[in-house]
Parts: sequence; structure tokens; C-alpha cells
Amino acid sequence: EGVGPQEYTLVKMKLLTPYPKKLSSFGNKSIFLVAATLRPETMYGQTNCWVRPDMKYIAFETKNGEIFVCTHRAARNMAYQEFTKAQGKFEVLVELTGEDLIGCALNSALTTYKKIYVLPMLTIKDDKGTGVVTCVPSDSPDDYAALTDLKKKPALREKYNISDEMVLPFEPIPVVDIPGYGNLAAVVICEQLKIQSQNDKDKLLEAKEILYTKGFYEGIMAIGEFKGKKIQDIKKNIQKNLVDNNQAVIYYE
Ligand code: A2H
Repeated sequence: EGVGPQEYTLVKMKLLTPYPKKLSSFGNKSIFLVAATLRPETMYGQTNCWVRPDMKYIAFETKNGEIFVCTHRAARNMAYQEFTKAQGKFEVLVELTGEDLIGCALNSALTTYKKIYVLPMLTIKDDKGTGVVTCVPSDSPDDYAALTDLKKKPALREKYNISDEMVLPFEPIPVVDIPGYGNLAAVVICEQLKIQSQNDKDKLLEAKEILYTKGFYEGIMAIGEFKGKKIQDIKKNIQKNLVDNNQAVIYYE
């Protein structure tokens, strides 16, 4: 980790109705699960949203009248970054756990999948980002490993009441071409390192380090309006387009 604050892109994943019980009081307000990412250029490859089943989340209202769902910690940080009406202030409208959100349907920007689902990831940290993570299995080894766990283990799906339709149809989408790894780099590296599950901590760390640097310095877009361009040159453009279209916001911590 460097000095100074880390910039994240918060992707606004729009919850579809009917809202789950705990959020039903919001009626026709827009509700977003806000996912912190360092890789906005990979959003074309989102297959689902991750939350941690046992972790606590809250809902609060932004100054634009939208409802954001994230950890209490992230909401407080956002309140100091002009997300709310009064500096540093926000009201906890609802408290819920990841488990309350699992199985909900969402729309997210750029991805080819029209409707994606909230699924459990057991390794989400409570002291980083928003506690909501968007899944891009083509480019994130953690995401590919966690999605593969759910696909391979019917008992894990059953435990969280996840139907096959929420998981099995969602395949990694080629988004970034990395010389030597191809356009599904996370899949390739998980196979090369023989990563068995989302709990393979050391190997996942190694996989992430390799891909993160390579992806940035050598990656080329394989999809979308910047297809054929280097990631380095267009990462900021994709982030800006998302923000300008009200599909993402910038957040620091
Ligand atoms: B990244 P850093 Cl395609 N717990 O987004 C665990 N992981 C979290 C998290 C949390 N609380 N909050 C965010 N993250 C993930 C995309 C992506 C990411 C790709 C490739 C690599 C990658 C799609 N998931 O991250 O510790 C989010 O996943 C590799 C590091 O702040 C976020 O970016 O450096 C990244 O980790 C932030 O991690």
C-alpha cells in the first residue's frame, strides 16, 4: 500500500424490484449496492455482485435522494466526501447483513449480462472499500475462484438459497487482452497456479500481483468503445464516462 489516500471507483449496482423485505420501506426510491473497484475498465465483464453473508451493511440516503447500501464505515467516509446533505452526517435508515441481500437481482453498467445477482464471497474484508465487490472473473483471480466455488459446490448454493440460474449461466467475458495470458487472464492464472478455492490465500495473492501490474502496463481492451487501446491510456476515460453517466462515483480512503 502506498502513502496517501487510495482512489476507488464506486460502481452503482442498481437493485431491481421487488426489493428484499428489509428494504421494502423504500418503495420507489432507487437503491444501489455500491461496489469499490480499482479496475473500472473491467466493468464490461461483471457477472454478479459479492457481499459477505455475515457482515453488517447499512442503507443511507445521498444528497441526490438515492439509497446506498455499504458498510457503516464506508458510509461515514462518504459523508465526509460530500455524498450526503450535511458534511460528516448520515442517517442509518436500515441495518442488514449480507445474507439479507443474497439472491437479489441487479443491473450494472457496461456488462453484457442484463440482470445479475448478489452472491456470497467469504473473504470480503470489513475494513476496506464498501464491503460490496463487483465480480469480474475474467480479470480478478479472487472473483474467478469464488464464482468457481459456487459453481462446483451445490451444497454451498443450497446453504445460501441460491438457485442454479443465479450462478451457472454466468461465464467470464473477455475484457482485457494481456500478452502471454490471453483475454481470460484470471482463468489462466488460477489454472496455472492450481488455485483450488477462494480460501487459497497465498496463491491468490501471487496471482493478483502478477495480473494487476501486467494488466495495467501491458493490457489491451478486448471489448467496448476503446477496443484495441492500451489500458494505461483509457482507464481514466472509462472511469469518467461511468461518472458522467451517473453510474459510478469516486471515493477515497
Ligand atoms: B477489484 P485493494 Cl477485475 N474485501 O475490482 C476484499 N476485496 C475487496 C474489497 C473488500 N472489502 N473491496 C474491494 N475489493 C477488491 C475488480 C478487480 C479488482 C479486478 C482485478 C483485480 C482487483 C473486480 N473485482 O483487485 O486492497 C476489488 O476488486 C485486485 C487487488 O484496495 C478492488 O478492485 O488494493 C480491490 O479488491 C481493492 O483492493
